[in-house]
Amino acid sequence: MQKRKRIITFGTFDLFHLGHVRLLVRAAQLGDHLTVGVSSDAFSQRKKGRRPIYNERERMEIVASCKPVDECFFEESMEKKRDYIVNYGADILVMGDDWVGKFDNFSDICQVVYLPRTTGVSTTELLDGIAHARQASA
Ligand code: C2G
Repeated sequence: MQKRKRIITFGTFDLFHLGHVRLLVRAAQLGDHLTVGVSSDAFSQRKKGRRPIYNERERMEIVASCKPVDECFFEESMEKKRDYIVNYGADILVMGDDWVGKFDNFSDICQVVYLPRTTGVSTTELLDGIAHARQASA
C-alpha cells in the first residue's frame, strides 16, 4: 500500500479571503492530509509589526472549518518550523510564492513547494479598501 502523503503549510490567515482558500485547496490536492500552522498573535505581531484584526482563536476556528484542512496548530516562531515539519510528519511543505526560496533549507527533510499567489487580493488591500470606504462615507 502507498504511504499517505502529508502536507503542511503555515500562515496568519487574517481577514480570511479567497487567496487563503485557494492556497489551502491547492495544498491539499498535493497529498492526502493537510496540517496548517496558524500564526499565534505574538508571532504575527513580531512578523508583521501589528496585531492581526482577528485574534488567534478566531483565525484558528476559521481555518479549521475549511474542508481541505485536516488539523491545525498554533505556529509560535520561525525557529520552530523544522520541529513542526518533523513532528507533524510532513512530506511536503507548501507556501505561497511570496516566500519563494525562504524555506529551501528544509528540503533535506521534506519536499518544498511554492504555489503562485492569487492576484488582486490580500489582507493589506482589504484593510486599505475598508479604510477608503469609511473615509468616503464619513
Ligand atoms: N496567499 C496566497 N494568495 C494571496 C494571499 C496569500 O496564495 N493573495 C498565501 C500566502 O502565500 C501564504 C498563505 O496564503 O502561503 C497565508 O498567507 P498569510 O496569512 O499572509 O501568511 P503569512 O503571514 O505569509 O505567514 O511561517 C510562515 C508564515 O506563518 C506565513
